[in-house]
Amino acid sequence: PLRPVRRALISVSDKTGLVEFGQALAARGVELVSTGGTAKALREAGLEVADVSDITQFPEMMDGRVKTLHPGVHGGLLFMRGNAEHEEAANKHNIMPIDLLAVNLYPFEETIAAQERDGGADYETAIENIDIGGPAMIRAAAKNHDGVAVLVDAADYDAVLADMDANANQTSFALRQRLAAKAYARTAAYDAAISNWFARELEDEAPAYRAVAGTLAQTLRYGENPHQTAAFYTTGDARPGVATATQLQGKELSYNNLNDTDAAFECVAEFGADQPAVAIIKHANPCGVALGGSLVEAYEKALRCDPVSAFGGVIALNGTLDAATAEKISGIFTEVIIAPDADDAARAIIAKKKNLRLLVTGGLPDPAAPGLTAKTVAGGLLVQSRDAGRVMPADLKVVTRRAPSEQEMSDLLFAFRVAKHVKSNAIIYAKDNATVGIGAGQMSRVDSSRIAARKSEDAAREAGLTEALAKGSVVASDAFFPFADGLLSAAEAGATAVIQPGGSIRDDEVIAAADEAGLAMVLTGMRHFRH
Ligand code: 93A
Repeated sequence: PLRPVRRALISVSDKTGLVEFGQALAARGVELVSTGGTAKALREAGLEVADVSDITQFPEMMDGRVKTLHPGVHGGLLFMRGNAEHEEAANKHNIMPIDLLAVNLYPFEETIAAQERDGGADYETAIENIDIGGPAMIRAAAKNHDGVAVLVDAADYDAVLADMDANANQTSFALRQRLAAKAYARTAAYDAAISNWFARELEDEAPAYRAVAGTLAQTLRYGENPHQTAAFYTTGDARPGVATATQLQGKELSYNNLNDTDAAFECVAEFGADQPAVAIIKHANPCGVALGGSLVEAYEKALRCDPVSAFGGVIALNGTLDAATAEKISGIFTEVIIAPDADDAARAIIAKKKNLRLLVTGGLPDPAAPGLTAKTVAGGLLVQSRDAGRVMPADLKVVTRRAPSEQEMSDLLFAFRVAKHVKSNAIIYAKDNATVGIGAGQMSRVDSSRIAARKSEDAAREAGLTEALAKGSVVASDAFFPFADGLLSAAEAGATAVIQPGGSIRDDEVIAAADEAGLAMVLTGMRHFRH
């Protein structure tokens, strides 16, 4: 049972909202304890405040470097409420419980930003603005969120007061938990800012010396290009994939290998292990994806889509690599194979190719699982939830006079799943659960359509066929057709059915064009941009 908030320690550099918060706490009978400047501001507003030095029986010293770093403070934050030994230790050493901690840190980020704006960085000022006591208290209170509420943001003052009012002056566990998560996010970001500042001071851009939200797993030989430095960080997410895989053989993975291998494995994970799937990736885009009765069949179908691009590619399988598939893959130059597992016979075959990297993951990731993706922009990070969207048969809306046949329907769904893994604008022709033409990464959708169609002609030529592979196929578009032209170019290439999100202001025009061309079309209502 948690005791009501009786004592709050407030130590803030940014005093926004401080007085109101102090008053609100005092009105609820909470005793206030503060460091020098904070205590002064509260007293000036007429509030009664105890000094931290009364608790510690130590003066603030060394220019304030040592104010709260004392067992009197940390004991009060850390002792487990209701734990007899902890309570006894607290009593014995005169340690008073602190039920609520409100801290915001020395403005390190603002200090260096101002300095970097105005030219020369004042090293000493930056160093003095590294807060030590604040993060220590925040981390202590957050660890002990079972008994302590920790606030690192003035924006949370009101929510905490409201929570206390709703809980007879206690705080709810749910809120304390969320505050703890936010607290560690704050201290992590704070230390990251310090580390990145040091790296800039050192003019060392090596990723291994810079803070990134993750654990440094490996310093890479170079980045996307040899003149770029690079490192691989892991986030602790245990989903089977490139970060958790075991490398059975082959050279060290490069930056591009890791990127492509991830793209490949995430793509095949779209298809359940009960339907063998293979994806071949080049430059983070699939150049062939297929389902088959067996992995070897799926591989051969995937390879047929673009055998020229597949040279030097990365291959992902959604099942155990077997001898037959390993034998086929060994036939052409491949950089990486990733699969949930590889049987002994397959391992022996791959072992003959010393440089070929073979990774096993122990399973497939859940394609619908939540998670985050991040991308950098100048001076920032764009973070979003990963595209866990999955279109199911029941989501599809037939909008044309003709409905897709059963075979078309199955290919349409397959093609749209693949589209999610192709850079936008993405156009995918598919037939018999295999891609037969992929147009990726174009600025104009109609160009992607044309490229995909042309690639299906190239593939036919490679296979010694006279008719383009796109003939009698279906086509998927990752986003809506803004005009009928992209759709008409797909019809011209030989597609008989279309899947696309819909939602263009010209949907009516596009649907009319589909009807005119005798196409069946379904709308998904979901877009899969990928950049
Ligand atoms: O110099 S510190 O790292 N040493 C400490 O022991 C300490 N305790 C709190 N900085 C410390 N603080 C920070 O002082 C707080 O994080 C807060 O930002 C600031 C509040 O100081 P004042 O109340 O004197 O304005």
